[in-house]
Amino acid sequence: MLTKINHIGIAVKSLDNALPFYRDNLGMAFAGIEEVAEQKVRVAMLQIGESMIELLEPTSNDSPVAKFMEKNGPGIHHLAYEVEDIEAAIAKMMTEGARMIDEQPRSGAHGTRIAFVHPKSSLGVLTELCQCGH
Ligand code: CMX
Repeated sequence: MLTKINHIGIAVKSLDNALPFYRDNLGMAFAGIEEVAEQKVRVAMLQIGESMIELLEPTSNDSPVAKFMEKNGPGIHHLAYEVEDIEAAIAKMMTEGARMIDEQPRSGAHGTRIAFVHPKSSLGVLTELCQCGH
C-alpha cells in the first residue's frame, strides 16, 4: 500500500529563519514555497533523494501548526507516506481499525491529495497518507 516516505513535515516559526539551515548548511534542493490556505500554513519543500522535507510555518495563531508549537515547540510534526490510491488506502486503514481524521482525501501541498490518521491510532506520530497528482 505504501510506496515510500513522501515527506517529513517540520513545524517552524519562520520559513525565512529555517530555510538557510536546510538549503545552505545541509545543501538540500529548495523546491519553492506555497500557501495551503485551508490549513493555515505556508510550506517550503526541499528535496532529499526520493523524499522531501516540508517546513511548515503557521499563517495565524489559530493554525493547527501554531497550536502544535505552543504545546511542543518547533520540531517534527508529521510523517507522510506515499500511496498510489488514497481512497483504497483510507478504506484499508479503516477496515483494519485505524481512526482517520480525514475519511475523505483533501488537498495538500504540491498538488497532492492527503489524509491524516488520528494520532491516537498512530501511537502519537501524526501520520499522513499522500497521493501525488490527481
Ligand atoms: N503530532 C502528534 N499529535 C498531534 C499532532 C502532531 N503533529 N497534532 C495534533 N495532535 C494531537 C493533539 O494534541 C490532540 O490530542 P488530544 O486529543 O490528546 O488533545 C489530537 O491530536 C487532535 O488534535 P487537534 O488539533 O485538536 O484536532 P483536529 O482534528 O482539529 O486536527 C490535525 C488534527 C492533525 C489535522 C491538525 O492538528 C493539523 O496538524 N493540521 C495541519 C496539517 C498540516 O500539516 N497541513 C499542511 C501539510 C499539507 C501537506 O503535507 O501536504
